[in-house]
Amino acid sequence: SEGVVSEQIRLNQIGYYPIFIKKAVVVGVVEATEFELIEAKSGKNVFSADLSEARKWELSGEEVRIADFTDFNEEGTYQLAIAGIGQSYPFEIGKHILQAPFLGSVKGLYYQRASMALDEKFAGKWHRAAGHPDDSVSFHPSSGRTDGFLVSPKGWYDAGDYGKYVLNASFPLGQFYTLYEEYPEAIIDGDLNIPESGNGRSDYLDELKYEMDWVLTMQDEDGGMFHKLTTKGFEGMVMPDKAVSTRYVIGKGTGSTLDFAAMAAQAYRVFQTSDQDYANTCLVASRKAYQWAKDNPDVAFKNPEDISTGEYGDDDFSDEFFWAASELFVSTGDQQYLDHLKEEQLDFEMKPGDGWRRYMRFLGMFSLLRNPENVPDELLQKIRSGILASADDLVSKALEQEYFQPIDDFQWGSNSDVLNAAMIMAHAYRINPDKKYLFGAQQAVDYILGNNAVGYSFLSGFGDKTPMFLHHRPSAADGIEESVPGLLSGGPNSRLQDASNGVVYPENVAPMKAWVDQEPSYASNEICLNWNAPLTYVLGFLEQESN
Ligand code: G3I
Ligand code: 9MR
Repeated sequence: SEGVVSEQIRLNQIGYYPIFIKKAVVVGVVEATEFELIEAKSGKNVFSADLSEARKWELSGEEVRIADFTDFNEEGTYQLAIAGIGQSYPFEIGKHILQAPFLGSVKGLYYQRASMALDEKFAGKWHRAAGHPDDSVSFHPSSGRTDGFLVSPKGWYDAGDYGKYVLNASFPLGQFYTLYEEYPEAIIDGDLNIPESGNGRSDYLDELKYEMDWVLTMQDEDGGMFHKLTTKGFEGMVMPDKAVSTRYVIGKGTGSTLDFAAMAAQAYRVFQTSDQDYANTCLVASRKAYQWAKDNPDVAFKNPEDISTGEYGDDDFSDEFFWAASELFVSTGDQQYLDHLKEEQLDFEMKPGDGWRRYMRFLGMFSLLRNPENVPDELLQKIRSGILASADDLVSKALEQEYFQPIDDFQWGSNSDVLNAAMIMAHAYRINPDKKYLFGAQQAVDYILGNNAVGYSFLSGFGDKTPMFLHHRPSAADGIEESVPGLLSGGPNSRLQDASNGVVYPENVAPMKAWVDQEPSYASNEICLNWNAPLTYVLGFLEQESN
């Protein structure tokens, strides 16, 4: 209805399933003690209740009140209204309301495709020319190869840059495969409107295969994985077909090789019914990679002197070993992999910043839980109780914070930390269907879709107020006002590593507010594959489990 939209009211801008916890956050000065829920069309009051007492918080630096309308569960489109300050953006209460952002978060990957044009039929106004054929890529000396070229087309661009990184292709693919293994019907053929739609196989698998095809090309003859395929430095903010600097196959190391081994063993299971040959290719590649890592257990990648693109450097491979051995054990039943799992790798504490460095051990645990048949009971019990305890901690931490977010340290890609925590809650729910885990994951999604200290829905194109100036080269260069849709902004980052890149942050900005919708802000407003991946997982999980 007419009336001013108030930025003081924060909530999930998409909406809530009828069964969900429904809590909006009201910030700043409010005279009223009550709120009401009104029907968006008619303005008719359907519910009212008291606001909670005001409370001041440190992470956001805000004074907040909670408007709790959990008890209201009639389907419709509503706004929250508060006398003296205005109304919220309209949102829905209804079943399947997360389906659109869920599909959108996967369609976002299609927009990241290298080596092919995006046709208007599939890409709408974001159609564009092909870039980066990558069909004869030179080897950088750090790859260990001195002559010849690598044929390495396809794949998704990693982020706002046009690099392709094996480590950060494998980790998100593992998260995407996890959803498929748990909910294979979540996306079916035709759901995504991509070029492969109508071929009889799930659009989800078709989209994931576009990335998988590329990663497979990055395996050296001896089984080791090259680390990345990028230019020497980051290029300007131009469209793919204008970003034509020479690209190289760079480095080779244990981290990339183990992450690949793990997710390729998953791929073997995932592609088995639709393409047996492809599945077998993945398993052979996985075993070879794992063997290389066993023989070369300590090769940490560091950017060579002449290279300044993303490093994805890590020098502790115990999480990667755990993930790879778990997946290979599940796929093959081969005892040697089980013997490689080590007690000390069972660390259940999720710390912000774990991400692509450390989170993968959870993916291994999730796979063992899903495929318990040959797993020794003692190990299973440890994993079950560890995941439950970890989820309990995250849920109670979230309940104690202003936006019900499960983290209290905001680093580069903090939105992925929120969602990786939700992925643990989701798996706790699969072990023990206590609603507190489901609602914990839901409130993490509320945070991502608008119930947060900056009042944005962080998923481009989904919500009333979404990022318009992502650090994303196509979005910056395509001349179209709206960002490419379906891409998740990194989120608040209290370290402000991009402050010298022309980014303007508010003075003395609170950790949870350290996010700006500005194009140069790669430390807060870039997008990245491993941030979209847990969002896809959690949205898919909620959509499957909440109806
Ligand atoms: O974990 C430590 C924390 O303990 C410490 O307090 C803090 C102090 O600044 O640093 C934390 O580490 C940070 C880490 O992100 C957290 O995950 C590093 O400083 C920070 O430099 C690091 O940023 C990484 C960034 O690349 C720069 O290397 C991001 O994790 C990573 O996601 C990002 O990835 C880039 C690729 O390199 C290139 N493509 C885009 C992609 C997304 O921005
Ligand atoms: O665009 C780059 C982004 O993908 C990286 O995450 C980020 C940090 O490594 O760097 C961005 O590139 C910037 C570079 O580091 C410094 N000069 C400006 C570049 C574009 O903003």
